[in-house]
Amino acid sequence: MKKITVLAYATILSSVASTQGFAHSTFVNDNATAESSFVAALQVPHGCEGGLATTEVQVQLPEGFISAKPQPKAGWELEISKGNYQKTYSNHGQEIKDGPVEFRWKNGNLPDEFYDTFVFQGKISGVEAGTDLPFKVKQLCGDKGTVVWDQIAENGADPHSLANPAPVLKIAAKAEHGGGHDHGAATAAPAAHGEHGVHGDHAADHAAVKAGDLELTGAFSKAMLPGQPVGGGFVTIVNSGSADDKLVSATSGAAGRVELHEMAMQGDVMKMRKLDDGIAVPAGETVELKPGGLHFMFFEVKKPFAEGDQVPVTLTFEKAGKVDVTLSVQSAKPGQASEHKHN
Ligand SMILES: [Cu+2]
Repeated sequence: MKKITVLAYATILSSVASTQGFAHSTFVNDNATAESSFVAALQVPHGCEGGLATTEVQVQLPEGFISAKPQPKAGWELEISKGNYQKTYSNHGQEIKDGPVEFRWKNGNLPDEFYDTFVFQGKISGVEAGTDLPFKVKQLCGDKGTVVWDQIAENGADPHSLANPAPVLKIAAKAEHGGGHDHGAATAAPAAHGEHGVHGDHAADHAAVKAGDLELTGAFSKAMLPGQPVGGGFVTIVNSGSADDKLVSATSGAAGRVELHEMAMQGDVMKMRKLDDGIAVPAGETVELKPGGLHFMFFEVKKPFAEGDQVPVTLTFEKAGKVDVTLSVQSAKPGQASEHKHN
């Protein structure tokens, strides 16, 4: 029943698309300001030739778009490649010479009949007002097709003449504040997720939760930006029994969907993926879900987590069954988490 409905819908949409021709990949809002943070929402309007579904979206971050972070998407793995910037930037008196240079959302499925956005945040730094900042984008459709948005208009040329233009942000001059209080330099608070940075004392404000041989302590999450529908969650699980157990799923009334995720560095690439097989909690061992490693990922969060909030989560273990824990929401600690150094 449902399938039939979708197919019929798809047929109508693809005939519309073929009569209109192909829309380009662009940003929802391309009006950015020099020396400011910006949230960019890249639109992927169609799949590859022949109506193939998009399975991967790659975005190259141009010089001048620094300290960037991608927003995770349900159903997509995420990779962040780091590298050296050509220039050295300063942010809050700190020198920034390297950082993310490319994002890849992978192993997803966006049918040609549908449209989606891929969101990331970063700071525009050292880019002249009045210029366009192009982001080269590549869509992959399995191994059967690609769409590349990488053409950059030469000075004075009309970008509309390009067949596959790279999406651009139009950089405007920063407005001068008359009032003398300058908050333009502040980078937006980092997302609750994606931090491998400083997280000092998040000791349990909550008593340990016991379930059979398992003990759960120190459950926490981090405050989110307004309108940010995605965040991470963490807890420490001790298995003092003699049998292996496994965390198989998580749910929360505060989010439409909770996934079990792993984040790991491979060389200069940070990879995040969903763990379809759950998280093993072997006999006699302690498993720590923490920033930069294993975590819960909350999608479709109804109200952004704020510092001091209590987020209820129900975990399901293979042997211990359902266990309720409460995550204490901590401050996002702006300015601390984004400078993640690794050599
Ligand atoms: Cu995640």
